Amino acid sequence: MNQAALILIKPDGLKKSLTGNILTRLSESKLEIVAAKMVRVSKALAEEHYKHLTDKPFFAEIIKYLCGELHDRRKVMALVYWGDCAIAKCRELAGSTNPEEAEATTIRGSYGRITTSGVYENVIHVSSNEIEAEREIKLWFNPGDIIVELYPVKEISKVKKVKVWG
Ligand code: IDP
Ligand code: MG
Repeated sequence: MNQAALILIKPDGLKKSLTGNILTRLSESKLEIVAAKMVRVSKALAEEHYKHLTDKPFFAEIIKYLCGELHDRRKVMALVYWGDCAIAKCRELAGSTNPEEAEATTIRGSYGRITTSGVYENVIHVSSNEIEAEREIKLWFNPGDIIVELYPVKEISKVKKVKVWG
């Protein structure tokens, strides 16, 4: 069954120059990348992304983490992987949420750590199910950013200023 999964290379992954290594690991899935971009992460975007975790004791720290405040860079790389069982395949390659418990051969097992303040710095985000994947992909991408039509779209007229090359 074809599915889409949102992947974020989190600020620690970028700071540690792991983009290439992570993409190489994910390519073992043989899935197709249908969208990719660098995103500057606002607090509002991070809070919306993790809204189901607001009552967790580590919520404030993971917002700072995703916003790049722990790594001096307010950006993540966002990608959409698409294909058969994309979520399960990507989550398997990512490994367990807790990087100390993740298998050593997984992305989080290889590159993650737990900080002294207790944040699981686990270098990537992977959607956890199809409902979350759809919510997250619609949050991080506009329809035009994705090369296939994953979800129904509608056309509306908008008058707005856009930047063009000067
Ligand atoms: P997931 O990223 O494996 O889906 P979630 O439960 O959605 O795990 O948690 C979101 C993120 O919050 C994790 O990737 C990790 O960075 C952080 N996190 C989750 N649980 C804990 C915890 O118990 N302590 C510290 N950080 C955590
Ligand atoms: Mg999750």
